[in-house]
Amino acid sequence: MFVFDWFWSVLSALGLYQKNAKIVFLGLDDAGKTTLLHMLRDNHLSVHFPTQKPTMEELTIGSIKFRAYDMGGHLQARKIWKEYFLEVNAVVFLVDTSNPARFPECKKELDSLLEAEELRKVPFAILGNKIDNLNSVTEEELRRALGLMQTYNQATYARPIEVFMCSVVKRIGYKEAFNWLSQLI
Ligand SMILES: Nc1nc2c(ncn2[C@@H]2O[C@H](COP(=O)(O)OP(=O)(O)OP(=O)(O)O)[C@@H](O)[C@H]2O)c(=O)[nH]1
Ligand SMILES: [Mg+2]
Repeated sequence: MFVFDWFWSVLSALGLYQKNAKIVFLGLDDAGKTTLLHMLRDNHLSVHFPTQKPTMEELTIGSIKFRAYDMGGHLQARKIWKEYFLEVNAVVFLVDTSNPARFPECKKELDSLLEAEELRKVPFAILGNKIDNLNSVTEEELRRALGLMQTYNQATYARPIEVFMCSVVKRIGYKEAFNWLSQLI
């Protein structure tokens, strides 16, 4: 195992073994997409205006080079999400767990993504963000609100989908999501 890990890390350091992946960051406005992207890129917290136009950042996580597209989440911006679905390898869908009033709107958007033909086989990492907020819901409540109780049972889903509770601000929970995705890409 040691030799194996060493082998791949040497290859990836040399740039000989590197997978490329296109991922899109989706979710309602204010969910934390841009904050996450910048945390992954710079490892520090920054403040952002709501995203108007999609932006792309190249990130290397493990042996995978990600082209990460950060999309705006407000109603108008959601209309162009589908223009970015071509050849996408993974979806990272963020939800603000401290704003249950918006769960129905969130579920509606998620359901329509899950039904999109272009995303039929694409893995979804659902990030329940902002768990540092006192009023954030539990994983169980989030799963119930979004209709994601069954994700452990792969057989019922045509695609891998998993929920990760996280706080981008506190730097917890999202690394697990990228590790999980990396194994599927
Ligand atoms: N408490 C808390 N706040 C967070 C966390 N992550 C992001 N935020 C805050 O949530 C707000 C919205 O963050 P953005 O990253 O701009 O959200 P977005 O999803 O990019 O929003 P749009 O670009 O409008 O789609 C900001 O005030 C962030 O500081 C978190 O883990 N905890
Ligand atoms: Mg944004």
